[in-house]
Amino acid sequence: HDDQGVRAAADDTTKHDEGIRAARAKGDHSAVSAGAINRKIYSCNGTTNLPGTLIRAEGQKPIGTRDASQDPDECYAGFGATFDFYKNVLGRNSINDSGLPLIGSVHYGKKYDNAMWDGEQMIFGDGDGVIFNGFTDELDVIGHELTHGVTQYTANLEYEGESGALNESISDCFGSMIKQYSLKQDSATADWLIGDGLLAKGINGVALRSMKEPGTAYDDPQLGGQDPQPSNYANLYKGKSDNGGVHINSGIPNKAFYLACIGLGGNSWDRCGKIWYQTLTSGKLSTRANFQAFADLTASVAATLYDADARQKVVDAWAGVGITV
Ligand code: ASN
Ligand code: ZN
Repeated sequence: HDDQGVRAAADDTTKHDEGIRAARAKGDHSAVSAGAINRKIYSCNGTTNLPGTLIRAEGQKPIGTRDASQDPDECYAGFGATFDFYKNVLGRNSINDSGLPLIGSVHYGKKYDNAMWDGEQMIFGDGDGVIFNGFTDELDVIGHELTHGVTQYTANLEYEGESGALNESISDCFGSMIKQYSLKQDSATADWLIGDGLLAKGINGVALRSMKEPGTAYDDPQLGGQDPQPSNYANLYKGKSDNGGVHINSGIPNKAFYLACIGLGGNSWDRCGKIWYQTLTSGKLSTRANFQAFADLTASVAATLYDADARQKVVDAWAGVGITV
């Protein structure tokens, strides 16, 4: 079903998104004072002109009924929760670690079925209401997209094949952690779903992806059939769609992260999140790193940051998805 339904639509969207990236003029998103958050929320008002009209700047009160939806305020809040996580848990000052302003444009296009980081800012579609609801109320989705920015400024993993699936997985890992941190849920309590609440009523599924049980998030013809994510390296998708399966094969490192979080115990962000973050920002990953290289590095980082027991928990997690460190 790779060429059907949402998968084909997603490929079209990716081409469209690349067009946006290429066409987009460089904005004046210069850094502000160290450590302070600086959000700017725009509305495209149903057009594709970026960034659109500024509707809420940092420190301004909620716009409430001035917009027909809660989207701008949800975007503002989601950016805040994401910034706080990176600052308080990981000591990172925004996406580039130098206070990069967080720019978001809501109401992008008409019934646009995606949310994305375009290299400089976040873009939110309204969803078509048939397959997807709007994206601004999903903190894991906002965390996912902003983390694409963090990856861009650090390991800069190429968005293709295994390095692309690692790029996707890192966005899911941090997106999920940001949600868990804001809900104060430990690893055993968290649902480990990405985009629960995103699927419109009438779609047979619980979320876009499950990190705990990849391949089980949905089964619906409108989404191209069953969730195609593998949970073991033996079942790696080797086709060409989706940039060589970046949103498909991410299930493998996603599950490894989940298993490592459970093995290490407590909150995902206490130890496992710091191991994955140190791996991402170490400067030791190639932009074309494969799963093996990433796994090897997480194990050695676990030993350095913690101890041999932590390392073993990480090694066991990778073994659980068919990767031997
Ligand atoms: N929502 C998609 C993602 O973050 C958009 C994209 O960039 N392909 O993976
Ligand atoms: Zn992504």
